[in-house]
Parts: sequence; C-alpha cells; structure tokens
Amino acid sequence: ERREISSSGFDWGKYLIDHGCQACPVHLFPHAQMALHWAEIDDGVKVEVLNLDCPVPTKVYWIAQVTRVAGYKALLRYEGFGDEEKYDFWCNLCTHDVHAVGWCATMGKPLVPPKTIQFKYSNWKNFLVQRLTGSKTLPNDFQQRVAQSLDCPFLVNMRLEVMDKTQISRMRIGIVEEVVGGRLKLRYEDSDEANDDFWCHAGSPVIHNVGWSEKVGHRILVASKDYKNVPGYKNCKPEYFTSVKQVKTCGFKVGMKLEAIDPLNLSCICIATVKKVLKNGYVMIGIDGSEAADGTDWFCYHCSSPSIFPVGFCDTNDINLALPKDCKEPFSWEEYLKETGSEAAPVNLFNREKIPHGFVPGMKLEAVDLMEPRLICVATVARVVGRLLRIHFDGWENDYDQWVDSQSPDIYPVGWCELVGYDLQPPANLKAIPSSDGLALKKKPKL
Ligand code: MLZ
Repeated sequence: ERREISSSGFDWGKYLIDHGCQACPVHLFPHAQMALHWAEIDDGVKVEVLNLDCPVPTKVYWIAQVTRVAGYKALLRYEGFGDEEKYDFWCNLCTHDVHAVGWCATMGKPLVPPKTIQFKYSNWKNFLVQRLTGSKTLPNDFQQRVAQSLDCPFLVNMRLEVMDKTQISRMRIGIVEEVVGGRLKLRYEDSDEANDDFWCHAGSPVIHNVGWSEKVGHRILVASKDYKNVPGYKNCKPEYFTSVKQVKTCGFKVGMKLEAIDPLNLSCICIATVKKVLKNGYVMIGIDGSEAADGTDWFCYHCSSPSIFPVGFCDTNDINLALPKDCKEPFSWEEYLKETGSEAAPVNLFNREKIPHGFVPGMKLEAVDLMEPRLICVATVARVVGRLLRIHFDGWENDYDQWVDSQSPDIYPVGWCELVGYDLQPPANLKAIPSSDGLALKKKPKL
C-alpha cells in the first residue's frame, strides 16, 4: 500500500535540532541550484527579511543574522535580540523574501524593528550602523542568481530516449511532461496508460537524445521506423545530456566478472557479468543469479560509471557482497572465477578517479527513492566509501537504503524540495514530538 504524506508540516529545522543533526552543505551537490555560490553563505551573514513581529498591515523588513545554515535553509535572528535565541526562525534563503543588506534602501522599503524589542534602543539607526559595519551580506544579485539557477534546457513536449522502467534492458521514447528544478517527469510515448510516468533528473544516466540507442547499439522499443522525428515535437539536443568520458573501445569483454550496484535493488552490491559490449564505452551488465533468461534485466552502464567495481571491492571496503541464491559460503572470488571459468575484469578498466567531497555519515539530505523515483524523501548519509555513499531513508528499514555516487543528481540539499516546489516525503516514523507551543507535530503514519 502506498503512503502519501504531504510535506506540508514537515519542519526540517525542528527535525535537525531535535535529532542533533547536520545537513549536507549545498556546495557538495554539483547539480544543485546555487551550489557554486553557497560556500560564502555562512554564520554571521546578514540579510534583510520580512519582519513578522510588526503590527502594521503592510510588508516591512528588518535585518537578521544567519546563526546556522542547513542546506538552503538558515536559522535567522533579528538584529537587536542579542543572545536571545527564543525568537530565532528558520527560513529558506532561496524562496523567502530574503535580500542583501541595502535592498530596502534601494527599493524604498522601510526597515522597522520587531515590536518585542522596540523599546530597547531609541536610536535604531545608530545601532544598525554599528552592527552592520564590516559584516557580510548576500551578493546583490542573489535573487537573480537563484532564478537563473532554475533554468533548464529541457522543455515540456520535448522527446528523448529513456530507460524502460518495466524492462530496464531497453530504451523507449519519452516525452517531457513537466520540469521541476531540473527533474523531468517523462511519459512513455507509446504508452496510453494514464499516470504511466517516470521521473528522473536531467543529468541522469538513464536518458539520452533520440538516436542514441541506434548509435551505441542499445535496444530500443519504437512504434515505427520514423521514430526519430515526430511532427509537432522537438527532440532534446544531445548537448542537454550529461556527457560521459569519450572512449572508443573500453576493454570490457563479454563474460568478465565484476561487482556492481544492483539496478533493481540499490541497497546491494552484487556479483555481475559483462553480457554485451556496446559502442562508445557502454556495456550491458547482468547480476549473477538474478538474470532473467532473456536478458531483460541487463542494465546499461558506461565503463566510467562509478556504480561498477572491480572484483574484491566489497571485501576491501568491508561491504557485504550480495551473493546469488545458491552460492557457496564463505564466498571466495578465486573459487567463483574458477568454477564459472571466467576472468575478473581488470582493475584498470574501471573509473578510479578520486572525487573529493565533504559528505560525512550522519548528515541529512533529500534523496530520490530510485525504486519509485517520483518520491523525494528525508534521508541520511549512512556510510561513505570513497566517492560512494550509502543513503538511508529516515524511518524506513535498511533494505530501502541505496548506494549512490556522491555526484549523483538524485540527491539534494535540505530545503531543495521547498526551493523547487516539490513534495518532500517526511520520515516514515515521524513521531508526534510536542513543539514549543504544545501542539503535536504529526501523527505517526500507519505502517
Ligand atoms: N511502495 C513502497 C513505498 C516505499 C517508499 C519508501 N521510500 C523510502 C512501500 O511502501 O514499500
């Protein structure tokens, strides 16, 4: 049974504080909006923000200081409150009425101190001048930068090739139905079922330009020979898609063994076999033991993919290698290779690039449930193994965990859903924690 829990009411700020957790900083996500501009956004930055403690009916503003940053969100304190943290409030810097200091003066908007502390100073102007001298603020064009960072070349009704979610070994033609923050809601062109959609990020490795399958020798389901052009529809241009390292021949040979993230169970790294070598460095990989006889569950990985690993990777990194059902235990690669008469794919064929990143276990983020990619959920970095992350979905069993690359476009900073206007799935077990005003936050959903 599906549980739909609306994000309205999920309070990241309170959740982080109640659980004593940090959020992954925005600049760790290369595909995230504002990633390049976020390193400067730090404690002590001052902003102009709506004054919510003011009896006048018009919008007035006041200066506040960032006291903590969590993803796109910041805990703010109005100037004049000193060390008093009682009135601190969380605010998404990208979506709220937040501006650089000086914006009100430029726009002719009044700066009015909060009513609670109005009595504290008679000369507020002097106070502000003192407080603001030498302080940092947002860049002047902060709001424009946010707007620009939401630009995306993919437009509604454009066509592309997308992995068939019902048979991952082949592609189908997809049509962009919606674009949200760089994520695409795709509809299979040949499908007449309503709601038969597939969500993925514009930078996902499972989408390509129309014509890609034919070029690399991948299987594609098409309705007619003239599938490449449909009157009235534009195709997404090749340059819209994430580029992979250009390789002519990749060195992988049919039958070679390796370890790979199971595309149908991302909590497992499994024994896998190269089943087919396509062009331009793409290979079809089958998971040993779970292969459909007809190869319908083979999965296409580029040879530079960070989701395939040389034999021994799990052992070296103390990860449980998932074994085929009838596999002898304890498992030995040496014996397995002998028994199956196969060779291990040489280590130098894999992408061994070290990707420095700042993800640390325990950090919180928003992550796509790739088994149901419509869902973006409250999640935690559970493990870090080089560039690889194990993502845990808060409140869900560990079986739902997913191994993803640290540069995966399917993980986002705290506050991302709010920024792009998408529903965030709160933790499954969110208990009713009495909030400061005595109201229960949320009922525990039925399991
Ligand atoms: N249909 C699934 C949804 C699980 C969503 C979990 N997301 C982390 C189930 O209820 O098992």
